[in-house]
Amino acid sequence: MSPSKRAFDLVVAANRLPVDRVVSADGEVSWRTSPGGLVTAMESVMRDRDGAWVGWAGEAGEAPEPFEEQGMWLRPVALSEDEVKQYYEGFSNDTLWPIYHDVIVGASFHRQWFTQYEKVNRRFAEAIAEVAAKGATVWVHDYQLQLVPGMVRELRPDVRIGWFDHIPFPPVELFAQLPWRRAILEGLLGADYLGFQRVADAQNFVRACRQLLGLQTRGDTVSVSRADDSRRVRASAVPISIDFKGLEALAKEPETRARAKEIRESLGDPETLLLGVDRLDYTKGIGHRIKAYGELLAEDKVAPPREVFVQVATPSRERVEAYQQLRAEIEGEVGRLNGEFSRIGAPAVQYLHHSYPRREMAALFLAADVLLVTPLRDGMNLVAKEYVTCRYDEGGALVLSEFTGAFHELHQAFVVNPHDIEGLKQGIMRAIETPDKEKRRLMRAMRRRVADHDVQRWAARFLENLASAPERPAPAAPSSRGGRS
Ligand code: GDG
Repeated sequence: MSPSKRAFDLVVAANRLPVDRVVSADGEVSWRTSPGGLVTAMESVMRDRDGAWVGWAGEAGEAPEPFEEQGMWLRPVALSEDEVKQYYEGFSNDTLWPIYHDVIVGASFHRQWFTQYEKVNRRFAEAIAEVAAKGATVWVHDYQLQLVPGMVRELRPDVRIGWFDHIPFPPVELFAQLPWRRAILEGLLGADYLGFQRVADAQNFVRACRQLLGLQTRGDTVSVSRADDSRRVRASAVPISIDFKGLEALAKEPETRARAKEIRESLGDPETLLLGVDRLDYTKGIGHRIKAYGELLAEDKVAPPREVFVQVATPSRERVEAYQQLRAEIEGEVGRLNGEFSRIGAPAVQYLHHSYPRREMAALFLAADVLLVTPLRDGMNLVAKEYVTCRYDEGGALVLSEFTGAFHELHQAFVVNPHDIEGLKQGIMRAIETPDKEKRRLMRAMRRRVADHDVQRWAARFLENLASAPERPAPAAPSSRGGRS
């Protein structure tokens, strides 16, 4: 069988392929698995199945030919420079992202962006239809591909389609602003099963179907009834997680532990090392965190070198204007605090606008006495789960915003409302001052939760829900539905 004719029982589609293109010094091109949680999760479900992954390879222009890598068949989707600007940076990151995150910054609406979004979603759907075996399971990921379920259903009524939303699904009052709201809901309703991070996200979706499309809903299911398509679609919460065993093992390695010790020493062995790790994104509440910390410095409740605050801000979406503005604001504020409160050899805030290898992240988590996770809105926040996973020593304390998905699972965190700067300051101080014995108890409970609900369990639960989604009538033509029951 020629490579282009291969067909797979499991097809995953996400905006990005799970690999990055690496060009060596002598110009040789190879692919390296990208380290994200999604890749780890999918590896475990694809390992024993015949799986393909459809996604963009990360560079504008022609797509590479499909290829096999680490037991997965990768089917690249091409994006032109214009499509990257309009489908990805524009509609996905400057229209949908703000609307789905409480409009923390304003959303931009451009009809041309949506046209490109539709065009690219169709290209993904066609690629999926091309590689899916008869009756295959198709798992579509995230807000960039919301029209794909409906488009795949049109092309391939025989396959079973699931979609997972990594970010929040907004309340209907905000979602309703989107001029393309109907197309998006109808696109999603092409799926058999829709998974969300929180119960509230699933409920927001169901409510939007009722109020904006006038569809009948009952509990977590929406009834789609059209002349040619009559089905029930289930929408429920399956919170994502991380590879607990793999990350814990990395944290335990002598090299990681030695690096954690070295990090503390190079910071002057502070009594308390506070850490923030985020993509530099306005949803993450980095500004609120820095404001609160600045006030604690001004009130002399914290002072370097006794307390040191390290903020890792990973570069993100640097061509989108809101992100350029955010970077300027954060860096201005960090500069102001350091000017006022640093001493020679003892900066008040260590700000790092870099991306680090996984081991370095694990070492930072292991070194930090307090992790500050203060988003204004966040689908889940994997950093919080990674922190507790790395703390095999049961040390450390987690300050956690109630506007994250993680808040609904990690009940033993020091919970804060990041908009309430006084409350945030108190939360930080409680995390510093609570006796170690009590903090160990809290950490132990959080670790148990993540160990029991790891990413492998998440993927298995999603696929079970998809497999047991309500049956649908066989399509009239061209043949009856094959596939899984
Ligand atoms: C979206 C949703 C949801 C960060 N800097 C470095 C690095 N990271 C890793 C972290 C973590 C991941 O990136 C970030 O995940 P988050 O969950 O915190 O946030 P988003 O990127 O916004 O992800 C979010 C997630 O999807 C999954 O569904 O939780 O709510 O917004 O794994 O460790 N990793 C390395 N170097 C870095 O510098 N190696």
